[in-house]
Amino acid sequence: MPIKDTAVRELIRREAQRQNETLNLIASENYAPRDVLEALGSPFTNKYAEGYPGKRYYPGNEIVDQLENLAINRAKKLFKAEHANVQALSGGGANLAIYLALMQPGEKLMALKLSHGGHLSHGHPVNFSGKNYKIIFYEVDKATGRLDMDKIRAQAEIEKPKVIIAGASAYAREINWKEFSVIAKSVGAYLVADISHTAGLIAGGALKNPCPYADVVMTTTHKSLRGPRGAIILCKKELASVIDKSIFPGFQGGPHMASIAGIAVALKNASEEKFKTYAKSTIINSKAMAKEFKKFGIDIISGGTDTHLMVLDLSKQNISGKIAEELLVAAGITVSRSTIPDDTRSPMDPSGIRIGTPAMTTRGFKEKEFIRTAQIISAIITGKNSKKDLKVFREEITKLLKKFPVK
Ligand code: DSN
Repeated sequence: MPIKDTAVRELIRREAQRQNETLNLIASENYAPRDVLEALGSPFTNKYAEGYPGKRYYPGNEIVDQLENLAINRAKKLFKAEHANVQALSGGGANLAIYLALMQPGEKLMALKLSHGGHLSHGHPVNFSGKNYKIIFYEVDKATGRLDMDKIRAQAEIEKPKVIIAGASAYAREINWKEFSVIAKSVGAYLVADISHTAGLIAGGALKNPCPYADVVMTTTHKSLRGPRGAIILCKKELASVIDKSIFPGFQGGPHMASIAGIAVALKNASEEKFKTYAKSTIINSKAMAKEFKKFGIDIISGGTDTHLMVLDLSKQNISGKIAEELLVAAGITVSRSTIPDDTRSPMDPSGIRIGTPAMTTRGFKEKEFIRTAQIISAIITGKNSKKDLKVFREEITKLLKKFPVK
């Protein structure tokens, strides 16, 4: 049944059209399939279910309990985890709940610096994490753009943090979970893996799973995992109770049961054989783009990618990330501006852009389309573009996107 509110209905129509007519390379975005959207719009949204299956503070939760258990069991099976909590409303909140479970305020958290690819909720001074804990930042190596595990080990030995968090928002290389776990164990720290960006690639078997190594693993559900907005926390059995209590009643109230329904659907989709192909293709496509950018003399932080994303350093091209973002939008392409390690520019107008392949791989783009897209992006960021040039690229992209509609 169409929405009666014509104002909202029109905005939904326009947003769907915008998404369909945009070549989306924002590394953290994807297209949730119809069955996920339907679960999100289901009557589960009406139900209050504070508590956990079998232990709720409201009546009428017989069916909701089955739904939450289904999502929990699917998450445990997919990621081979000992325990799963599917109630976290978002990634930042999930990280807060994890810190509250594992640390006292003022204790030390060791995390990748935001400008080196980390995340706001990994200790940035403006965030709750940076305000409540003593933050020790590790960085990528200046010369290689990669994590240097020897340096991280040495830093951990000196600082002896309570928690080490590994995982990133703008780091293109595969993370060595095993090595992080050895370091964490040797200094008596908990290891938290934030796989929000790569969860779909891990679920599809294209990247290694941190669950055997990390004490706690957190992922959002709407990025490469292709589900609704939300988050899952996976952990070892011994931590199950503190993590659950930290989410509820420690931090949240009633869970969003319709989102949990969407998460359950997404986890089933991600366990299917065709999702393995998706995960593999997302990385193949990303590597193909990186190779093409290099042909145009564009620098990539760390020199390439092992994952779904890459950060282009535009310093040599003498164009800022924000200007690049705007020029690309004019051609019908969305990317996100990004800091580069030790950026001298501000985060609002940094020196790089981050490019990711999960969304367009969902729409069916293959290497051929990604290579052509990389050529167009390169032409735009290395050349002097008139409005007319951008219009020509826009027309080409519009034509291309018609063959790959959002389903
Ligand atoms: N904002 C997300 C990203 O783009 O990586 C992370 O929260």
